[in-house]
Amino acid sequence: HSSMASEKEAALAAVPSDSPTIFDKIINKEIPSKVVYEDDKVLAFRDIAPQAPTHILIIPKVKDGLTGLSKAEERHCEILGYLLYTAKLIAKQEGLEDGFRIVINDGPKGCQSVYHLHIHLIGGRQMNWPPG
Ligand code: D5M
Repeated sequence: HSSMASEKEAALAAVPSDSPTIFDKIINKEIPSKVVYEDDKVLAFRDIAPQAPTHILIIPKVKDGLTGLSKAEERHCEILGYLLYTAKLIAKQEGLEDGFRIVINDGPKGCQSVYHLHIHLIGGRQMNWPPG
């Protein structure tokens, strides 16, 4: 996870499935993470391979089949909205008044490497467009 190339390699090597992921261990505090926000529904922690001064992952504590956004069903609408609202709260908490970016990678072509839905909150530098 030390370069963008290896992130892509990790994504292409990842097998999409509904099996438990490393994020379950983070939720259960079996492996350490730098938590920036937590409540009964969501957990937010710093990405281990930050792509900007602020790079936080926001995840639902209960996956409920939500391996990625492409697996979303109508029952997930509430948690999806809540995750985005939490991203806004954390952006403010991180002092990102001048802007930030939200990313959801989906599937191999979207460079998803962990199959537990997560929102990337990235900021603290000027973003570019189009993304890579
Ligand atoms: O993003 C998956 C992200 O998860 C990627 O940016 C690295 C991050 N990651 C992986 N393991 C950890 C741990 N243990 N702590 C914090 N962050 C982690 P994707 O959108 O699936 O490519």
